[in-house]
Amino acid sequence: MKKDVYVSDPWWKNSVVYQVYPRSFFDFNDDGVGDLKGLWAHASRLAALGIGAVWLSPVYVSPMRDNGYDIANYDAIDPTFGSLDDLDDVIDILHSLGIRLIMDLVVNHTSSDHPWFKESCDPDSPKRDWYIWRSRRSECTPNEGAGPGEWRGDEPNQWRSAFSGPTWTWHEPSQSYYMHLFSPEQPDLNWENPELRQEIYAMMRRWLDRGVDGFRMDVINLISKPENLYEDGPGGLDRAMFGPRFHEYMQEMRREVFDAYPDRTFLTVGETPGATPDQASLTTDPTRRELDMVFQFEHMGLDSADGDKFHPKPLHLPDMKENLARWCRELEGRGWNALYLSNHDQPRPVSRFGNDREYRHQSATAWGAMLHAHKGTPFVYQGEEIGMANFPWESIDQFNDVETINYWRECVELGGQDPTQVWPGIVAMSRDNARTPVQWADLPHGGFGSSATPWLPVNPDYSQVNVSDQASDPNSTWCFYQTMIGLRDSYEILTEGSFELLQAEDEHLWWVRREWHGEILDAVANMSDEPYELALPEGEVLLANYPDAAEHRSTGVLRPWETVWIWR
Ligand code: TEU
Repeated sequence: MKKDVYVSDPWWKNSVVYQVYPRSFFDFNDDGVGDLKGLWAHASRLAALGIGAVWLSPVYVSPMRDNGYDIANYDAIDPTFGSLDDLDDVIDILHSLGIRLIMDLVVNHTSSDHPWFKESCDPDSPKRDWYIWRSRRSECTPNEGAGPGEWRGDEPNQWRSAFSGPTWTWHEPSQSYYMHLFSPEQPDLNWENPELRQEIYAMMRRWLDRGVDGFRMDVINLISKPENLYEDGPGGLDRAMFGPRFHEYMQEMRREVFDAYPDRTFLTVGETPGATPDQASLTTDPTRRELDMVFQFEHMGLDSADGDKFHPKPLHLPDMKENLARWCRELEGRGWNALYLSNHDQPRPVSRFGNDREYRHQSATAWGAMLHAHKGTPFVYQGEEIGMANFPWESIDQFNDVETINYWRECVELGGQDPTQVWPGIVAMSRDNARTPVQWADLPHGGFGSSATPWLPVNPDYSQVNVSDQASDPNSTWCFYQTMIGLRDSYEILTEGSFELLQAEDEHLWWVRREWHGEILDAVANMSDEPYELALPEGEVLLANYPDAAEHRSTGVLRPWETVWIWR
């Protein structure tokens, strides 16, 4: 039934979480980079959108090799973003607006600038074992001339880093390799070391003591490595996923950190590349006391031609429909899912899956409406709520992202591939598509706040696509998201209802049905540029992306990218 206000137990089941990538959110101090004061200054705008929590990407001290996902001090704020006082101000204003703050926890690895790693480079240091060091394979003859990101040939294994090149970097002074699943500047921590784990838990408690309401845990399912790292054959992140002690560590973390605050309800969401519904159920089953929910990645790989994200192919919609449905079905009663299409690592959904030219508003809202109709906690990434699109890149020199730059170097500069063959995948799939500054207004630099040139270029479409214009237009994408998010506070069916996918094989129509105590909510969308004939079910139109949807429904035709939520 419709309620005045429905608050789920726990709170995060019916909240919508908004991700802020701080360097691209708003630049308050006019240096061309977003900052914490920028978040503070726009907190009321987030409250108006109706979100219940903010996930803040890392703001800790970092050399920014991976824009903060390479932490050099877990207890201090990088001056780029401000100070601890600024973070306290953000916590205070968000809490005053009824919004919780989830911090990004990056503890699979640190920055190579972290003092821990510098101490660990000394074989006699008590912190040597805080990282993963291995001797070379003595039976192999190394290529001593190998440069950064190149293979020597005597690495412990042939795993490829997520950011190209080997997962191992040779440390000459100690005649050893150290492991890094990501860049060489992001050495992996050794979670086998109990002293290291206790140090991480103590750090987490210090943030919770400061008022933080939980954590998004970066690649948390990679922290437990296989016992023997010497192996032949190809590999990469996949060889470290859900390792032998992962669940043990998650249950220990729950006991050592979160259970120390029995009167508070936190949100813990694990980023778990490679997760299946079964592994997600093991990780999020409340009786196992590990994490509350996870980010899966299966649906983010459906438009890859061969498993390489930079080899995209058109999405076959039934694949997406079935994947999201399978996750709903298989987590039902066993765990909880984080619902997302967009974040700081993924290209903009309206460009990737929609039509960002002729049907920008309609396709952006159709994808949003169908995602939010599924069972789980929806995550909205900054700019998604106004339909921000991929950037029109012209040169590899415009990119900042380490993954993109390393991939180009591996393929073109080292691999000799034809740049014209590599370029389209870079343009379509680079993480920098999600990292261009938020477009606040039809002002210089899109109102990003700075007269200074922003660290990444602002999409030139900011005059047509910006928060200020859309927040005052009832038919805008921003207002659609505001309405959609608000419905979650009144309609318990969206959080608790059963889930059913109808017409699963249809390549244009997406129809999700939720049921709850005799209520039915139908979320329907024509996910194409062509009209679609369909007699809609009876009921109240709660949400629509065409202003005349209620009248138009009698025609029995869904217009291009038309979506409606109908409740009875
Ligand atoms: O990303 C984890 C991850 O799997 C990435 O390789 C991601 O899938 C890829 O970039 C998609 O193209 C997390 C963070 O979200 C990312 O920003 C960091 O770069 C990475 O971990 C290392 O911390």
